[in-house]
Amino acid sequence: MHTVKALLSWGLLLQLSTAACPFAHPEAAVHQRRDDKPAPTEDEFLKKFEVEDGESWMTSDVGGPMGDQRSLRAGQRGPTLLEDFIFRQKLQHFDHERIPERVVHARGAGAHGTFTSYGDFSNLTSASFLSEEGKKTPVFVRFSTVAGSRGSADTARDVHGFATRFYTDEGNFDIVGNNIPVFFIQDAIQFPDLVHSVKPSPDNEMPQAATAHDSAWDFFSSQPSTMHTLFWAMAGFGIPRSYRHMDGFGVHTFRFVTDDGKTKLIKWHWKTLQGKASLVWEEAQVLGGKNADAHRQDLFDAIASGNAPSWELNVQVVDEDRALAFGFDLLDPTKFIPEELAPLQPLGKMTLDINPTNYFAETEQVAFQPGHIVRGVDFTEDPLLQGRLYSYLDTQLNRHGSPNFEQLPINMPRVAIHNNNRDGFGQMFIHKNPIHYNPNTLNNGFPAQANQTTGRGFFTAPGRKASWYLVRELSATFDDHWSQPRLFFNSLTPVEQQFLINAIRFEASHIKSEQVKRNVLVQLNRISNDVAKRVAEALGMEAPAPEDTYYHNNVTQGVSIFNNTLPTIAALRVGILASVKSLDEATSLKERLAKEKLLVTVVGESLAEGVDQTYSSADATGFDAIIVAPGAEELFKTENTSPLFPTGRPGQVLLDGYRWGKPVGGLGAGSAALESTGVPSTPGVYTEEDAEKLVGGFKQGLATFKFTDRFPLDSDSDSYLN
Ligand code: HDE
Repeated sequence: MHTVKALLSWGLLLQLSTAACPFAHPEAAVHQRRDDKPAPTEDEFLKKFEVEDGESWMTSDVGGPMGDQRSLRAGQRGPTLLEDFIFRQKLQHFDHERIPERVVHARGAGAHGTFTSYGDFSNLTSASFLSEEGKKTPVFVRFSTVAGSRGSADTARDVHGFATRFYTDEGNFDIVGNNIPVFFIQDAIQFPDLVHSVKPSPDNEMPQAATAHDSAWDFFSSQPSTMHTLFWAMAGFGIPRSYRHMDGFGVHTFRFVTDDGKTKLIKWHWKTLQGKASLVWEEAQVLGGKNADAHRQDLFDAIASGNAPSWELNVQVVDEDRALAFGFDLLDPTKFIPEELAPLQPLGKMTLDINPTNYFAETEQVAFQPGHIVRGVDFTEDPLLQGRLYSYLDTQLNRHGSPNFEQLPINMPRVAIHNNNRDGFGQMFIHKNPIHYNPNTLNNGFPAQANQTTGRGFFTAPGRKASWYLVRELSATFDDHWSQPRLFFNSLTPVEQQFLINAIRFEASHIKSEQVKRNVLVQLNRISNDVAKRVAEALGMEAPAPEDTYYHNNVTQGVSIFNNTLPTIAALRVGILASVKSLDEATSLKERLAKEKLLVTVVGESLAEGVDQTYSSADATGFDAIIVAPGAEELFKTENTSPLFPTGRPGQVLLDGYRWGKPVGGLGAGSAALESTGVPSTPGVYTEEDAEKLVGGFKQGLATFKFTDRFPLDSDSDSYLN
């Protein structure tokens, strides 16, 4: 600290231009270190780069006013002239609008927010963003799916990315994580193979954003390290209700380092404060077609409606010498630490409350890297993490064409940059220091070298060492691929187990190769003979005999999704099925539900005043709960058809909502619709004369979220095929 202040007072640091040009490095970010003014909020920082077009003349890229709707020709019917720089500039810029989409995680959505530290954690880490209670750090988060391309549907069954950038006052720190705590492979060198097998086939580019095909399951079943992550992805974690309703994990073991060099092993865990919630598979499939943007829409709408989502940052902390103490290797990214073995320690809370202004500038150009770490955090020798440290930098160079991608506004740290890296495509800074090398005497050695004790420099944990024979091998402590998927399976509720099995049945039923199907059963059988049998029966195959090397009955807490009640129902969606002939009660019900922070849609035959959506476009995927308003019951009678919507649509919305486990119900005369549609009176079905009572029921129903007793289980009959 002392040194930094001295540097500032000597005025020897690089001065960067802060003139009105939008690309100037914003004043707020220059010359600030942790003892100076607090870091500017994300909003203020990016505002300096925003371009307003109000009350302006159109100009060329170099500023001259112009019009751009007529090209310059030799005569009104003649050819366009090469000298038309306006035409050339416009077309050329258009031709270059795209950058390569991310090779994985291409589809995503982002938001800005703030992380607030719960306290001073300097006993664990010297990371400055965790150094005092209430300390605020701007963040940007990008959520994503993995396999699909940029235009794919949000609800594809997949692992989901959860990447967080902290713009700390000691530089940018990224947790580039997923919503599942484990990964498919253990060595980064296999990543291209994994991704090739999952991505669409190279001959016909099918299927998009799906693993239900031979090559994916060929790889999974030939590479058993994939089994654990596969189990999580086949359970509800693969089809979350929304980004707001999923946890995030750093996956690898990292290190915390204190100022005096003491280290601990840690795992990052973001816990959603909205509660975990998932879709069911058929619902996710239909939703993918009805609204490919469902997840980005949910995030955007929640923030825009003032219901900013939050997550709590937790760590599991383990002593360095206990890396092998739990019966698996903490360097193995296919393993998670059950919470009973290392409890979650809360560090702070993140709230996402600002939607991006420009998708491309922010969400598309943000360049996360697991290698973006700050003082107080260090890597481990996890071979997957080690490979990622290369891949992310390389991929950003491919996407942005120059190492100066770190100077893009969304990537720019909120602290001054002083080093001898120079020039390159798109250099934004005007470096004034001609002594751009080190060591030097001509600039008194500046910029000076910071380290662990001087200048609060970043440092590698002093206890780390590496020295052994060179091998292309993984440690034998990485060998057990089956015990943890079994632990995960054991810890799910019966209906979640059923969903998982149904998911594997769905996926495996798309496999054409008998050999691959047999290989899948062999791997499943190592985890559980029950799972293998249930999948085999649906595939019309024989299950292998039990192979109980890895069988056990252990369970862990915290992995079930459906076993929880949501702590908040804010920004969940309720559909009121109404009729334009009597909208009064629907309108007052909407007002009442909106007081519960719910996003309410009144559905009617036409967009009459008071109707938000017509039956022609409404369907159950758009709502977390469905209520039939009085007066709408007539629309549910099969004889009542209308050219305004597909025959049977009102009943279909209600029945699908019921079948997909949602709370449904009727107010007053509207309740008759449930009977005529065949919705039985079971938990989560509410019929009331009184609106207040109905709202009370629905509030509970929404917190329950899915009424799982509506889904049949294999165990309900000796053989579910009977
Ligand atoms: Fe990534 N991954 N990954 N990954 N990953 C990328 O980087 C890679 C892995 C994750 O919203 C790419 O900027 C390798 C684990 C997220 O912008 C690329 C390996 C985890 C995102 C890349 C992994 C992740 C990415 C593509 C195995 C969870 C999206 C575009 C060694 C801990 C970030 C890009 C965003 C993106 C490589 C495995 C999470 C190619 C080589 C494990 C959330 O660099």
